[in-house]
Amino acid sequence: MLMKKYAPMASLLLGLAASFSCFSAEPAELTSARGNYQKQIKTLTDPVNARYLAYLESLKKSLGAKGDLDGALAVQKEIDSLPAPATTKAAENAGSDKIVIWNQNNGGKADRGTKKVSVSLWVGSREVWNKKFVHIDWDPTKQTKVEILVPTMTADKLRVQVTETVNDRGGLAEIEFFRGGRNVAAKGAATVSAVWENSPKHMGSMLTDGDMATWWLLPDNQEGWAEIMLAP
Ligand SMILES: [Ca+2]
Repeated sequence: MLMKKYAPMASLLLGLAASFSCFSAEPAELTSARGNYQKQIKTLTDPVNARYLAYLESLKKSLGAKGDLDGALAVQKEIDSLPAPATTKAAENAGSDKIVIWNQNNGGKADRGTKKVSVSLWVGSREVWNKKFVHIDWDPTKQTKVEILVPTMTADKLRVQVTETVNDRGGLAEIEFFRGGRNVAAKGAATVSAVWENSPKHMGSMLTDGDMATWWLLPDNQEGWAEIMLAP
């Protein structure tokens, strides 16, 4: 009898628990709004912090040059106490999507590489976002990369156009696209404009194989592009 009496209440509670569990994950709107909010703060505060840091660095230098080591040390202490705005984990993880492009120097031969790229995102045949002529560091001895922040949006293809090269011989090691912290370009099908001497070692697939020590090469004296399909 007792069970019968409380059965409706129990099933109501069970029902409520079930419906709550559907919403236990954070709403996407909240994640996205927070991401935007943190990005805006970062955009505003980064230049202020950077100017202050630059001033402190020059002050430290001039004090050091005058032989005022205590003064220079005090300034260094101030520098160390500053937050690191460019690398704040929270801001990085706050739903900001990013493209990471890894350069190559032809395995240390240092005769090939990329200086500038234009990137764009596509939904089918429609371009939905782009950023043109982004500088990418190149170093004859080290692996370098560029990170490009991207607003959160739907896209199924990433296109990277190589617009300036080292010695007119371009190429890239890896292209990544981080969406919510996950690389959705990993193992993505890559189509490229051309491959240096059609070498199997330097095909477009080298761009998404997850290995920074394999690279795509463009034919000499040629600009070109790579298109990477993104996982949903
Ligand atoms: Ca690679």
